[in-house]
Amino acid sequence: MDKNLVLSDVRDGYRVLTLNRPDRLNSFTADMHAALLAALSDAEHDKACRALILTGAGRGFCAGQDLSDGVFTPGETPDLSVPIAKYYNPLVRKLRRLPMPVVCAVNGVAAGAGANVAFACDIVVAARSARFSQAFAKIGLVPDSGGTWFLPRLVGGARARALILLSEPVPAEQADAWGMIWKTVEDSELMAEAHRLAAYLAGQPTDGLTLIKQALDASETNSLDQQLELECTLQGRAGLHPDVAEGVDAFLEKRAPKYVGRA
Ligand code: T3D
Repeated sequence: MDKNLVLSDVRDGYRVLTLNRPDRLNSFTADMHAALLAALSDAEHDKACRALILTGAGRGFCAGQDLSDGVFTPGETPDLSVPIAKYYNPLVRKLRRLPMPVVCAVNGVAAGAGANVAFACDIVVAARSARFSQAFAKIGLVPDSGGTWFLPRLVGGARARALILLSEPVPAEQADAWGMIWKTVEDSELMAEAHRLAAYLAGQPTDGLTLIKQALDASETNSLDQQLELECTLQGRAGLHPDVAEGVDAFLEKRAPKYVGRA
């Protein structure tokens, strides 16, 4: 496995993972999938890691599948369910189930699976020059990596349908205005903003944030009654964590809390 395909920079409390195939706009190859999954697993098993930043090297974030990586060979009809089941679905599931928040710093174009991997992250910040493109339909493909699930929930059915059917690129500011992402910042400020968010999150009660992620994911399919029950269960678990006692003590003592994070 070529670890250089995804750079991992360990900071105080968080890590920065950088997709690193800039000459191909960080599009996915099988090797890059392996490197990314390994980097995510590494972070997951490090209790000191309490937040992640995912970004791309060079001028693009990620252009989806590398169309020259051998999946598409002239004269052959590939079974694309194989790479989706082997690489993309495990990646999206992994991102959604990580025990720490993931900040996606979209530094440039995010196309195809690249856009949907960004939407799988918890907080998406984009550089003003970035754009998001469901580049599937125009080459005869169906959005994957959760695109047909994320987009209607983020922007509503009407916009999701048009964006997908037209493969229309959405500039970062438009994505921001439509609620597709958390915010847009100037290109020169993107990484500073991502670091600020990650450092803040890394100082928070991480195990509590994990439970919040679970509650929000479950709310996508639960009824209100089911969600109330789940909140009751998760709050019961949250209250047993030493970070809650610390948070309350710190509030009453008018001092900054010092959280354990991942017990
Ligand atoms: O196969 C499976 O496993 C199924 C799974 C599919 C998941 C998917 O993601 S399907 C969608 C695949 N992605 C695309 O269709 C996007 C293709 N790329 C583009 O449409 C454009 O490159 C962009 C809109 C993303 C950016 O355009 P632009 O003008 O800023 O850059 P460019 O000049 O097109 O690209 C720069 C270089 O990166 C260029 O190479 P060159 O000419 O400098 O040697 C270009 O060929 C290369 N590149 C960009 N995207 C890909 C790519 N090479 C391979 N695969 C790519 N996806």
